[in-house]
Amino acid sequence: MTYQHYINGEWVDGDGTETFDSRNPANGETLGTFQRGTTTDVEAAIAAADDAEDEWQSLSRIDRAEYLWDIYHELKDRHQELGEVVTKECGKEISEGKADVTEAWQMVEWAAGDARHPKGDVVPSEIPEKDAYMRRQPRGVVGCITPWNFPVAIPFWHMAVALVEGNTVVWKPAEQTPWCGQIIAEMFADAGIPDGVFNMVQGFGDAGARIVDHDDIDTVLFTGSAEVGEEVARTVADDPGKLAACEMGGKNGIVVTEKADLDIAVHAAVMSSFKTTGQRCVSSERLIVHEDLYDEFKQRFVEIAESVAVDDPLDEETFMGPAIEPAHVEKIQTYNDIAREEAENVLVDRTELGDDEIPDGHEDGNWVGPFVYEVDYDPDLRSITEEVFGPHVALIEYSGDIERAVEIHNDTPYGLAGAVISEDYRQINYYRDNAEVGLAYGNLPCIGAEVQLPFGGMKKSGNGYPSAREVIEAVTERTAWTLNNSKDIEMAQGLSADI
Ligand code: UN1
Repeated sequence: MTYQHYINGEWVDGDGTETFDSRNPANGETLGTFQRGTTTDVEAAIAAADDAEDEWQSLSRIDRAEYLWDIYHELKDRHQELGEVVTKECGKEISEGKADVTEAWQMVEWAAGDARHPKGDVVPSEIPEKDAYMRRQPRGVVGCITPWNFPVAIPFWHMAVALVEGNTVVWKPAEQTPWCGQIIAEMFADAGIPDGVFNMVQGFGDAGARIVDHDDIDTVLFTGSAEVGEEVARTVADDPGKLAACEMGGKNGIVVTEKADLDIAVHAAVMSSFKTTGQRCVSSERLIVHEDLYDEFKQRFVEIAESVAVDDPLDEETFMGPAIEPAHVEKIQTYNDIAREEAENVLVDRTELGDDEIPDGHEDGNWVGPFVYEVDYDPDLRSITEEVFGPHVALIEYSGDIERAVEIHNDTPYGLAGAVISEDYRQINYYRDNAEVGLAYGNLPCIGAEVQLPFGGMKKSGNGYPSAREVIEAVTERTAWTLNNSKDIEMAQGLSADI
């Protein structure tokens, strides 16, 4: 059987004949065969979303949110089962697969719960008998392009608030995780969301590109690679009426100062570098450690990196699962090779796992283990400036004060996430005020954001926030509404209306 697209309230065959498979990254098993959407399928979905706008916007925010509450319960009731689906399709260890589903329902809860909150501002007017307001209106049709690494949570980051606010959506799931896409579309269908309000087209970059450049798309929400995100932002910039919020990668750093609690430092660094096999846009690939505790930190970090279990992700004991696909393993290996050239020392090299490390029956998985190296700091090194998106991490020793550490921390083209580990409030405050990242943590890993905070980056990490609470800015228009309650016309800035 071949899975279809969901357009205008129906499961439909697409225009094309090509199909693609979803594969389990841990063993190569085929999980399902999906129709590959064409630009014509995307156009049909956009037309349906455009037609559905008026009826959807005639409902109150609270009634729109009711559909999402159904999905919230479904996500919770099926937590274990859906966590396993995530793990099978994107290879994340099961605790992370389940956390992906948890994050999805938290986002839905945030958006649907927010439906009863006022969504504008009452603003004071300069003139006593005038009322002034900022009102929010939906932008229209929102196009959503989501990545494979959070295949359940990130679609809800994009869509939950957009729908409650009264937009209709056209969504393309990542081509690596179409099964998660299928299940989410089934949830919307089962919730009885009105025809055309939610549409899903499975497919690749050509389908995504049509979402981005189509005239009837009002906002594009994109989470994914820096290369594609830049292309999205460039295309949308050609159309002044359109808006894009993009969140891309990072080359995230953790600063460990001479005042750090070493247990917290090691724990935070291990979690940030190796959880989800380093395949988070917020994973850390640079550990910037003060010379006073460098040797001890290094010894403890290396010991763990040597021994963490890279194993079957469905096994609760597994620390790290496989990489998403063979091409991604090759990319990680290429960067490991670059680092071998550039590093002072390679400290851990589990690039190729031994036969005894690969779990039985998983020989066709995309296995790659931790790679840890130390460099003499040089901002021109590719290994410490380009994003790898894998368990590849550099140790950088610094001497001097927090100012120097933060200078190194900020010295990349990206600005997504980072952390400082220190017991000294002056150092922490300095980091907080000067770190050029959208997500900054103190005495914590730089992964694990909460949905009620903004999630997005500076510099090449993105423009806007296609996620969590801040998505409202991208999916609503703001109008300034001013009402005169007197019989005279009095204007702002002391202007006279005398003719
Ligand atoms: C990502 O890094 O691709 O902050 C998303 C976290 C998760 C989301 C990560 N809540 O780690």
